[in-house]
Amino acid sequence: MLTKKVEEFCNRQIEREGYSSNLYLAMASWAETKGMAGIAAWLYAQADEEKEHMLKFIKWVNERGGTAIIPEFKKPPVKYKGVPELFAEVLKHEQFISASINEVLEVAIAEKDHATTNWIQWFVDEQVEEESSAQQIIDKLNLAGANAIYLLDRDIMKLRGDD
Ligand code: OFO
Repeated sequence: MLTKKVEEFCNRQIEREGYSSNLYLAMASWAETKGMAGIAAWLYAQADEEKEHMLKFIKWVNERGGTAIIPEFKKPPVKYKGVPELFAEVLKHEQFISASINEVLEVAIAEKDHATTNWIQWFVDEQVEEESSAQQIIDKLNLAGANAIYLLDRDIMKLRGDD
């Protein structure tokens, strides 16, 4: 059984994972309209993963005797300055999500909720991977300079295949 506090933080995370999914959908759609099919595909796949994360939280809250709340989501930005700025934003967002997951974990520990403490470990590991894959793309962009975007767009699908 979840305590009220753990339930509240898990519900906050439902909103954040759902927003992440929408944010990456918005970014994917922007990239697609700019002719960057590879980057769009990467972002669409990220959006799917974030939706899965949201579902994991929904199911966890309901299974543990709480009530998952499906919230309203704020509208993500429609336009992005460019590809480097977009990926910088992805990394910043993932760092925010990592901090948010850590807060859920800290609340679960404080509330002596061992089940949630154990369960959420998967997300802690997942965030390490997500921050690192955003960082890898930023590193590639920095390395290759101005011609990087075309090459990166072709390369990025392979990068997901390495997951
Ligand atoms: Fe990448 O955010 Fe979910 O956990």
